[in-house]
Amino acid sequence: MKLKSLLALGALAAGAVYLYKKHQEESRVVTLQQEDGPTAVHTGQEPSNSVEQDFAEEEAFEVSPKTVVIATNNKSKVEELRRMLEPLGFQVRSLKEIGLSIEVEETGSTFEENALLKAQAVYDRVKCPVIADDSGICVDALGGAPGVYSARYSGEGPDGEGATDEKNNQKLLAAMEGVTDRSAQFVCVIAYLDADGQPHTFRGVCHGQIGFEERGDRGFGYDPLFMVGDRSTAELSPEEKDAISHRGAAIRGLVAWLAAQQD
Ligand code: ITT
Repeated sequence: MKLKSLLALGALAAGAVYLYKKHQEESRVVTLQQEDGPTAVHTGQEPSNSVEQDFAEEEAFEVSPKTVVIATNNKSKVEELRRMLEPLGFQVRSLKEIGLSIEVEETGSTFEENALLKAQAVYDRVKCPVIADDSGICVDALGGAPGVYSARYSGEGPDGEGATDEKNNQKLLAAMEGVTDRSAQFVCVIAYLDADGQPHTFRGVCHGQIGFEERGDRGFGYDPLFMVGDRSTAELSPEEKDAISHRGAAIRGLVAWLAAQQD
C-alpha cells in the first residue's frame, strides 16, 4: 500500500476514534425549540426506530453527539456521503429522514459560498451539526463552466428551471464538439457547521477528461461523461469512486480536521 493511502487510512481511523470518544463523553440532555422547524433532542443515546418514524409528525428528532444532518435534496449525494461517513461513526440524517423540507437559493458565486448558504439555512432550523455539499464540474476549455451552475446548466433562467442530468450531459457534449483540450475537474466543497454553528469548509478536486460519449450506469449527474484514465466515473464501483472523487477528498479533509481537534 502506498504511503499516501496509509496516511489517509490513519487520518480516517483517528477521526473515527475521535467521534467514538466524543460519543462516550456526552451524556447530557438538551432540548432545542425551533419556531417553525423540527426540534432537535440531544440525548447522547442511540436513537430508536420509533423516534425516527415520528420525526415528521412530532417535528422532533433525536441527536446524539455523532449525529450530522446532510443539507442536500440530492439523494445521490446523501447516498455517497452516508456510505463514507457511517463507517467512521457518524450518524447520518437526511433532510427527508428528519422531515425538513427546505430549498435554498444558491446565490453565491463560489462553491464555498453556496455550500455555506445551504449549511447555514439548515443549521438555523436544527441547531445541530450539519454538512452541506456544493459541487460541480469545471471544464478548462469552457473557462471553468459550468462550475457552480452545473446543476442548472441546461435549464432556463437563474434557477435553471427544467434542467436534468441527461440534458446537462447532452449540453456539455454539444459544447465540447470539436474541442481537443478535454481536461476538466470535479470540485466539491463540504461546509461543516459544528454543534455551535461554527463554519468550516473542505474542498476536494478530482482531475479528469470529458469523454466523447456517455459511458456507464453508476453514479449520477456528469459521471457518465467524466473520464479518469480509461473509465468514466459512472463505470467505477462506489468504493473506487469514493477513493478518487472530489467528494471523497473533501470528506477526508473534514475527517482529518476533526481528528486534529482531539488535541
Ligand atoms: P443540493 O444543492 O440540494 O445539494 P444539487 O444537485 O442541486 O443538490 P449542487 O447545486 O451542488 O447540488 O449541484 C451539483 C451539480 O454537479 C449537479 O449537476 C450534479 O449532478 C453535479 N455533480 C456533483 N457531484 C457529482 C458527482 O460526484 N458525479 C457527477 N456529477 C456530480
